[in-house]
Amino acid sequence: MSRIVNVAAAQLGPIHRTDSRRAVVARLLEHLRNAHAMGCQLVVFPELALTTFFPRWYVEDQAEMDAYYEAEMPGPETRILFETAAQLRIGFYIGYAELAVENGVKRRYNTSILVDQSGKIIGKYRKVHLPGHAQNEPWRAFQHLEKYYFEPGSSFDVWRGFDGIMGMALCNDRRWSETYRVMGLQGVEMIMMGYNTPVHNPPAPEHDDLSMFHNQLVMQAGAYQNGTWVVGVAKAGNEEGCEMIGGSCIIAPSGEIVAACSTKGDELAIARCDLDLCRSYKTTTFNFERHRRPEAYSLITERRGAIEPEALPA
Ligand code: CDV
Repeated sequence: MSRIVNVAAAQLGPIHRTDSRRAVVARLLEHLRNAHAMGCQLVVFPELALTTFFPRWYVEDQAEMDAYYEAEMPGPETRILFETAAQLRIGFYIGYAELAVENGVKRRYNTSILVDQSGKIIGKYRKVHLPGHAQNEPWRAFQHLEKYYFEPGSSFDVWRGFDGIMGMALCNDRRWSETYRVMGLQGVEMIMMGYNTPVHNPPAPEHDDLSMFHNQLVMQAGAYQNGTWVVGVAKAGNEEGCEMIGGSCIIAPSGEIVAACSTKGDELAIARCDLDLCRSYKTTTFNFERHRRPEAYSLITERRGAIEPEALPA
């Protein structure tokens, strides 16, 4: 019997600094209800889906900063999402800023969770590849202070749910082949990935025209090379003066995009995802047990940055 999951990539248009959690959650609920009406069992929301992408500003005031984080999940404003999910029997993935207290110390993470169809959290992921910078750089048109606001997570795990093996990652993680492969080595069948990607990349403006191409390139390659579904979901449009790419899409294990959003606003892209499709890639071209050569890959975990060979004498 096939294992089918009807999935909605629930793209969000901009969220502004002044938008209340209640107003944002109302938009998420609208997505949940519409996805349910269209027969979905799983809805995937973007990275930092409850707030504006606040790492574009340097904030020093602790109280102002804390307002962007969730100290509990579900919390008073988000509980309705879990209750509605349980009522509708629809699961969801959502990204948010997490404020944790570990051994009495405040820790901050860029986090996503996976909630099953009974409204229960079955997995939590903390972003590993934090892009940007840690210092205030006020001369930039907008900053990317993820290294200031968050600590990195430390693993790529997978969870059993939705009749399959589910994985999570966040935004910049999608550009790194290790993200997919570590989950591929755990048999992942669907990777959910929320993102906030500005069109303009201040450190390399020459890449701006290629931002959508790169977005698709990395997710399509990751899906194919690991025989897995990938669901990439954007926060899109002009958010506080920063133009964000959209392009939320659902990618099959073949690497083909099977559904995509076409606007820069709140929009659903829906696909009927057959998890059994993964098998034909995982048991042939990408049969890891048969074809991989880990003994040739040791540099991947031993070395972080590239070291070029010594120049040959003239
Ligand atoms: N939120 C992100 O991780 N954004 C990065 C930007 C900074 C390039 C991304 O990889 O899309």
